[in-house]
Amino acid sequence: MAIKSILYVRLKCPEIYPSSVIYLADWVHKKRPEIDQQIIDMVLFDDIDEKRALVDAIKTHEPDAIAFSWRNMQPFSPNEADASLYHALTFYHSKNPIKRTQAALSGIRMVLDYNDRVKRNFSLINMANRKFPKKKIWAGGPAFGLFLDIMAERLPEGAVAIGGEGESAILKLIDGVDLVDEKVAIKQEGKVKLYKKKEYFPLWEESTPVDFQYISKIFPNFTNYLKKDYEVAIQTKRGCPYKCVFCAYGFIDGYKVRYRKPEVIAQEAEILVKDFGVNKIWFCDSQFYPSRHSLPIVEKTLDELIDRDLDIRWSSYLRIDNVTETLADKMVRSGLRHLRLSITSGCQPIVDWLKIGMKFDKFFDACRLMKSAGYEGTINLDLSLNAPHETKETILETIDTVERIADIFGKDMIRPFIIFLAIQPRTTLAKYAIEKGYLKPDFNPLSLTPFSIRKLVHNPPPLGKPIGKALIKSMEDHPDNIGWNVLEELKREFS
Ligand code: B12
Ligand code: SF4
Repeated sequence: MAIKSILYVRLKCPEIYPSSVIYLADWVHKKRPEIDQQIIDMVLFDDIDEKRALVDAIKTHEPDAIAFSWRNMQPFSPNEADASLYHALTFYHSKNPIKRTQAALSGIRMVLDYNDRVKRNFSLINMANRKFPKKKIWAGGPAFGLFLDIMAERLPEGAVAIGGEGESAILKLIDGVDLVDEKVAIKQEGKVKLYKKKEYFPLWEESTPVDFQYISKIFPNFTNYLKKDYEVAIQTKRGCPYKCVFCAYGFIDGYKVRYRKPEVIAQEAEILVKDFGVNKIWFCDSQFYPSRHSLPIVEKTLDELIDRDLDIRWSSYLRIDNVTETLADKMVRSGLRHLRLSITSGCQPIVDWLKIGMKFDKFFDACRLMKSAGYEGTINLDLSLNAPHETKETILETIDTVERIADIFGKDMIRPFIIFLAIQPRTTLAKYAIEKGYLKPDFNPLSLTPFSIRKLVHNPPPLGKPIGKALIKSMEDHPDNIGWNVLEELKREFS
C-alpha cells in the first residue's frame, strides 16, 4: 500500500520540546511533499483523555500510517534532584524505621507510576492497531535507541520499530522499500526480527533549516512550545568520538561526528527568534564540542550566530577541556548561559579509568579561559561519587578539585551536582558490573523495582553507605544546596 498520509503521535513524557517529530515531519515534507502529515502531542492531554484524543485524531485525519514517537524509557536518573533516589537511599541506609517505611511506600508508588506510563504507551499503540487494523503502525524515538529488541516484543504484530535516527528508515517505510539496511525490529508471527543499520544519515549534505511555518500548520499545538523563556532544541551534530565507559550515546548516535551546516543551524535559530519569539535554545547534540577536530565547525556555527546578532541564551551538553581563547570568547558572545560540566570525578586516575579522555591541567586552563572570556553563568559540576576504584582518598581529591574550580569561577557560581553512575546496557560499565557480580548477565535495564534500581546505580560498598547517608542528610537539611553539603560532610568523614 502506498503511504499518502501520516499521523505522528508524540507519546507522553515530562513536558519538553518535541524535536523528534518536528525534525522528522520536516524531513518527510521536503523529500515527499505530497504526503499529508499531522502531529498530535500526548503531553498536552490528561492520562484519562489520551485514548479518546488518539481515536479522534485517527478518525479525523484518516492516516495510512500512525508513527508513534517515544522519548524516555528510563525516567529514573540517579541524581540528587530525583526523589526516587532519595527514597531508595533512605530505604537502604536510614536507621529510622518510620522513614524507611515511608521511603519504601513512596518508592513503590513511583515504580508503579513509571510502570503505568510504560503500559499506557504500549496500550495506546496496541489500541490503535486493534481499532484500525488496516493502518501501518511505526514506532521510533530515543526509547528505542538502546532497547529496540525489548520494546519490539511488546508491539503489535506487523508493527515496525525503528532504533536511532529515523530519516532514511521513514522514507523506506513510505516507499515500501526493503528495510534490511536499517536499524529496525519487526514483529511477525510472534517473533521479533532485528536488522542493522548499514549507513548513517548524511547530516551535512541533507541539512536545511526546519520549515517552521509548515510545522505550525500540521501541529496546531506547536505554539505551546513558543512561550517566553521556553527552551527550544536545535540539533547541530550527531555522534561523539569518546567512549566514556558509562555512556551509551555512541551506540545511539555513532562514534563518528556528523555535522549540520553552520549557516543552516544559524538560519534555523534566526527563524525561531525572529518569527516565533524564541529566546532560549538547547543544542540537543550528544556533545556540542566533542574534540579539537570539531573546532573549525563549532567556531563557524558560533560565528554565524554572532553575525546574526540574535538575542538568545543557549546551553548544551558541553566539554570545555579543549576550549581555546577564541572559542571561549565566541561561546560567551553567542549567548552561552549555563555550563553543565560532567567531570564525573576530580581524581585523574579515576577519570582515566572511566575513559573520559580529559586531563585536569587542561581543564583548569579551560576554566580560566572561560572566566577571562567573561563567562558569568552558573556551572553544574556533575560528580559521580563512588565510581569503580573510588577510595576515601580519591573522594577527597575530587573535593579538592571542585574547590579549585570554585576558586576560579567563585563558589556561588558552582553547583556540585551528585549523579551516580547509572549502568546502561551495551556499555563497558555494564560489562564491568557483571564481571564484579553486581549485576547478572541477563539483567533487565527496564525492570524498575526498588531492588533493581539499587543494582542499576553504581554505589557499591564500602563507600556506598557513607555517601548514601551524606546525600540523605543534605537532601533533608539543605535541599537548595545539596552538592556542597554532601562534599563538606564527606570531607569531615574521610579526612
Ligand atoms: C539533548 C538530550 C537531553 C536534553 C534535552 C534538551 C531539550 N530541550 O531538548 C536534556 C538535558 C534536558 C535531557 C533530559 C532528559 N533525558 Co535526555 N537526551 C538528550 C540526547 C543527548 C539528545 C536527544 C535529542 O534531542 N536528539 C535530537 C532529536 C532530533 O533526535 P531524536 O529525538 O532521537 O529523534 C530521532 C530518532 O529518535 C527518530 N525518531 C524519533 N521518533 C520517531 C518515530 C518514528 C516513527 C521514526 C521512524 C523515527 C523516530 O528520528 C528522529 C530524527 O532522526 C539523548 C541521547 C542521544 N544521543 O540521542 C538523550 C536521551 C534522549 N535522554 C534520555 C533521558 C532518559 C533523559 C531524562 C529522563 C534524564 C533525567 N532523568 O533527567 C530527561 C528527560 C527530559 C524530558 N522532559 O523528557 C534518554 C531517553 C531514552 C531512555 N534511555 O530512557 C536518552 C536517549 C539518553 C540515554 N540515556 O539513553 N536530555
Ligand atoms: S563525551 Fe559525553 S557524549 Fe561523549 S561518550 Fe563521553 S559522556 Fe558520552
